[in-house]
Amino acid sequence: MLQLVIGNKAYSSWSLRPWILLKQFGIPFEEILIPLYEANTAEQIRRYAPTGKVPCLIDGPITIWESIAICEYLAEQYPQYKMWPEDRAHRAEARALAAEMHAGFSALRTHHPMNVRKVKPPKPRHPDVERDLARFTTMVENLRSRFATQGPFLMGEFSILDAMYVPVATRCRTYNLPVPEQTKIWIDHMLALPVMREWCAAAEVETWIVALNESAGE
Ligand SMILES: N[C@@H](CCC(=O)N[C@@H](CS)C(=O)NCC(=O)O)C(=O)O
Repeated sequence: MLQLVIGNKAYSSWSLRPWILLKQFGIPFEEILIPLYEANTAEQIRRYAPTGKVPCLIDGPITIWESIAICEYLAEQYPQYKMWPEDRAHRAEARALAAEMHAGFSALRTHHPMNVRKVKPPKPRHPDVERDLARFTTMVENLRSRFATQGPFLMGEFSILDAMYVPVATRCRTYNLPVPEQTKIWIDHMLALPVMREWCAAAEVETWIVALNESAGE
């Protein structure tokens, strides 16, 4: 059976991406959770991933690290699930947008780390965060206006693109970030998915506290 090594569900946004992809398509896997930012975290993760970072997917003799590479591997292994849009041009666009997330949005990720257990009052935002947020909402509004009739996800059907951006949905809720209407509808839809509720419920009962994630945005 596949094994997915992840970090704390409260905080590990990169772990959430392949986790929700596997769950949403009902692919069975064993979850190995390693608490982040503890004295032996890196050593424990290195038993699986050469980078010492999560997520990491183990498929028998094959080890895959980096969230986007894991998603691509799963798309290739399970072609029946259509993890990318079927249309070639849409698939290229989805890959570009997913890559943009994987490589970018650093201000949003740094200033507003994921913390699915908290909702904080709105606060003035760093100009770089404003830029990231504007890019995100422009993308969502554009996609939803084009794919509205094809389903409630970014490109209609659930795809790797939704998995890559779902941690931004949780950040919008946690930090009360202002978003336009269609973006809000997509966020609410993502956060209401049974698999997201499952992730957040598990995060609620975790006992590990990471001070930086707790105090961010306050
Ligand atoms: N680019 C990597 C990022 C992975 C990453 O930074 N993971 C964090 C947790 S969300 C981690 O393992 N941090 C532990 C550390 O840096 O020691 C990916 O896409 O998988």
